[in-house]
Amino acid sequence: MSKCRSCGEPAVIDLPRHNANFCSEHFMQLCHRQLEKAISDFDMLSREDRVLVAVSGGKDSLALWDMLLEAGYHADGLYIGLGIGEYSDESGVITRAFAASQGLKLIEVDIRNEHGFDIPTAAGVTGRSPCSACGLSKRHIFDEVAQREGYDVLATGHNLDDEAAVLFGNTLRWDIEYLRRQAPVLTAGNGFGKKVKPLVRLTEREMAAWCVIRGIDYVVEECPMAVGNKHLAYKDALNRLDAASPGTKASFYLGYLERMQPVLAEHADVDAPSSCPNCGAPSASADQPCAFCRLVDSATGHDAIPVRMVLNKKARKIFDAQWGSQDGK
Ligand code: Q46
Ligand code: ZN
Ligand code: ZN
Repeated sequence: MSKCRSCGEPAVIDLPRHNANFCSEHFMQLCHRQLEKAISDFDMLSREDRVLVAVSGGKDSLALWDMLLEAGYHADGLYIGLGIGEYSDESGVITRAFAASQGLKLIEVDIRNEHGFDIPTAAGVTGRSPCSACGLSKRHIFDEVAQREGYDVLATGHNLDDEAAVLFGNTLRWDIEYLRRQAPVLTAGNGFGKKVKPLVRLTEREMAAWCVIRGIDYVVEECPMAVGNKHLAYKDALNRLDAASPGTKASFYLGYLERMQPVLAEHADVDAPSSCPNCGAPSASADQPCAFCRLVDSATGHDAIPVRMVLNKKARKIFDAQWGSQDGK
């Protein structure tokens, strides 16, 4: 059996990119070191801040919430019910159970109750991809709730795999604007609150291991609406590169943060956005409602469209195998 690099006791995880194995105690210490390095390198949080963690019920956001609390930060949770069939139902149950087990404050927003639509219906009615409708809604609600409730900063559970996959896609397209904005910290200003991604130095596998070691129950299934999307294909490609040459994924992303992002940030667009005439959120034009208000306007007042109906053929097969033909169509 392999041994922990730090203490020689039996190891519970091997980390090829560190070329070492660790016992649970030393693995957790390593995670905390990586978390603190990200937080201090990018001036993400202080222990006086009131932090709102966007929790989805998945391993990353629950591990982030748990780690921040363990590290002595003041962190409450925000859960958004997206109305993605049984996947959302299960995510809600798991998130509430985690919060209740530790006596934590959890703010909930049910998009259907508060805004009159759910993500599959918004995608079906508007023709937007589910993830684009979902991302737009989440960004708007995160900002709105964090500012309304007086939080200093909103933290999301994006990990190194997520950020490397996004970077890979942006690079393949040479999308300079997105490359410029892909920072682990977005400072407050122009009507937006501060947003941070403290897990950018930790991988998906490490976060799953964190949850197992800490006994945290999380939603294991991927969101059914993500099945077959490019983001997962990019993750897969990077994982294959990383298996052939451990550390490639981390050096691709962390090298961008150290050497490329600062250069691009110097040329940042400084144009302040206008305010949405409807909700007051930042908007591209003062005469037009913001993108979220436009989405609400077109997505409400329709009969709910079941998740399965807005998936492509490949995704539908996977959905049926995982959740059954629950919508009966
Ligand atoms: S929840 Fe929403 Fe994700 Fe599902 S619809 Fe796409 S963006 S995949 S993080
Ligand atoms: Zn050890
Ligand atoms: Zn608006």
